[in-house]
Amino acid sequence: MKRAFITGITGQDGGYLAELLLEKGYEIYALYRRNSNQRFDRIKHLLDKIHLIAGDMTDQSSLIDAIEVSKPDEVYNLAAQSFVAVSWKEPVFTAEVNALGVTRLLEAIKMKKPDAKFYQASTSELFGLVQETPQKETTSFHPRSPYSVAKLYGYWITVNYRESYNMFACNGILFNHESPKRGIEFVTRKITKAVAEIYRGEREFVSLGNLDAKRDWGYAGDYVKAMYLMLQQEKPDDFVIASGETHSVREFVEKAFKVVDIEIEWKGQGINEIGIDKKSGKTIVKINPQFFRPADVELLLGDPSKAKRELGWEPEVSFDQLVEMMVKNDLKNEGAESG
Ligand code: NAP
Ligand code: F7E
Repeated sequence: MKRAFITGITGQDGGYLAELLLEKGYEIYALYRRNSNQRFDRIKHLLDKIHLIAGDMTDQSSLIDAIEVSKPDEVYNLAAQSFVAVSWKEPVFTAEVNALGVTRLLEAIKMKKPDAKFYQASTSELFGLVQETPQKETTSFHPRSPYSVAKLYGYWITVNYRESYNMFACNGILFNHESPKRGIEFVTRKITKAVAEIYRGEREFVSLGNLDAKRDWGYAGDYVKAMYLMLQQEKPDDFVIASGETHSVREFVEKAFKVVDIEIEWKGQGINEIGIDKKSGKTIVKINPQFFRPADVELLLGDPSKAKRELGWEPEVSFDQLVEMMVKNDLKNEGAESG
């Protein structure tokens, strides 16, 4: 039986990946942070099927112990301070986890299980101020936030351990992927949760920031399959994982309200723009400058052709299906924080 060690098990991707690897017969060990108010909402259905190990990406000895105990064939490093907006408020912590944390984990593997295959959760945020469109594995990076600067270090240290120590280490450069289990601070889930609450009459409007930012959004359940496939190849390599389509936040808002049959009309401009429910005339979207970032990523569009060619990976859930899945889940999820 193959053994996998997953960091970031309590996050969105952690649960989907654990489900996939369990289906494939893996024994799963996973790192979790001990908290005074422990929350395992996303993985409560998996708790009796996986081995949890307490530890932290900022603590070297906990990672060494975790690798020694789990003796993994494959390591998936999903742990991160993953909210870009917060990375300006906590830049040093973000770097500790997203940059140095990767080195700590690679060191632990080098010491205790050097033949383990390693997956690093890299990100389309590395492309930031994009140098070409669509973005592919050879596109130059230009990170635009403390989050992505830290992830750039994580990307290169992964390449470096591959080249220095011949480790089987891969970067998945994943574009945005969402699901009913997405954290409620990310724009997609913030919108779908608000749509459900507005529809039920529990709130009047949702406040957003940059409506014109464009993202290449896919479904998390599809994207974890690519992580697994990368570690099944003969040679370690880096892959862009994306849908190959881009949509603005504005389009996401319109599509999400459409699921509950609300059509939006936009009025005004800039921070004075509002979205109005065409039928009732009520304001349901407002702009709040608080949600603008010091520097934003305006356009992301990935080219997943290498993943298709070499991994045989393709996304199955379309943008429309994703929006509908998330809104419908929030409609039945009264008062819940995560799916
Ligand atoms: P997420 O929902 O925010 O989950 C992050 C996970 O990291 C949580 O389990 C969190 O634990 C854990 N974590 C944070 N700091 C830690 C620390 N110091 N020590 C140990 N664990 C820590 O993120 P996600 O959406 O699943 O994303 C998974 C990974 O892919 C992240 O590395 C993210 O940066 C990257 N990524 C995500 C996307 C995307 O669109 N989702 C795209 C590209 C790359 P707690 O529950 O204790 O906070
Ligand atoms: O923002 C704009 C915001 O926070 C998307 C992480 O998983 O994907 C994610 O990072 C866009 C940005 O995700 C609001 O300015 C407008 O342009 O949902 P987000 P993100 O920053 O793209 C990448 C690939 C990762 O690696 C990250 O870990 O939406 N936006 N209004 C807003 N964003 C938020 N959060 N809230 C708003 O009100």
